Amino acid sequence: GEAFEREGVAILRGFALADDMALVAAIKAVAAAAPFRHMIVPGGGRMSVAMTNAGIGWVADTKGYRYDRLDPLSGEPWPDMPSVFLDLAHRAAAVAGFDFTPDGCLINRYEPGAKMGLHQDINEGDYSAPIVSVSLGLPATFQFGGLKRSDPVEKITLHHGDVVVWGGPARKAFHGVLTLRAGHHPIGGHRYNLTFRKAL
Ligand code: MD5
Ligand code: FE
Repeated sequence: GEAFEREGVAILRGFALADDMALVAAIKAVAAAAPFRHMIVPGGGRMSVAMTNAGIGWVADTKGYRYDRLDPLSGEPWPDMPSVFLDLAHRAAAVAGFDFTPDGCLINRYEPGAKMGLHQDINEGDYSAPIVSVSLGLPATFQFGGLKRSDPVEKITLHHGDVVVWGGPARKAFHGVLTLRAGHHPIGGHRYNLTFRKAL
């Protein structure tokens, strides 16, 4: 892959390949109980990325962003974190030197045309914990910036099976995902990204 070196970032190319089918099956099991939905953000816009959660869930609505044990669509707890999720996140973080037990996983589904604008992940309780992200399906162009929105961004392509551990100074960096281009992939014509967090 391309060279990319930034303090706090560990890119583990292909780390999830051995578990890809089990991960996709677990995503489908979670989504059977808590369907993917397009959340509405405080400004009133509808996110182009469809989302669901396992464990503690990330929720957006017209009032703001928060973490919640309950799925607002059902009023029931989000599905438990599948063991294949927890095990993969723990092993990936260990490679980067973290003893990480996430309490939540936000599952993003990008269909062609979906994107995620530059933002920081700053709704979590503990920034000493990393975020672990797992990419499945179609490739995406990821933008990685600095601690200020105006800092320059670097583009990196994330492929099926890639896992990234975002810790240390990278934990609060601005980042985003460019508009997903249509394509074919054995798991389907979309991209999933699992983001494992210590939310509370
Ligand atoms: C994605 N998702 O590809 C990304 C992967 C999100 C989100 O950004 O908030 O759902 S997580 C990437 C990430 C997390 C924390 C810090 C940094 C990147 N970073 O420092 O660049 O759907
Ligand atoms: Fe993010």
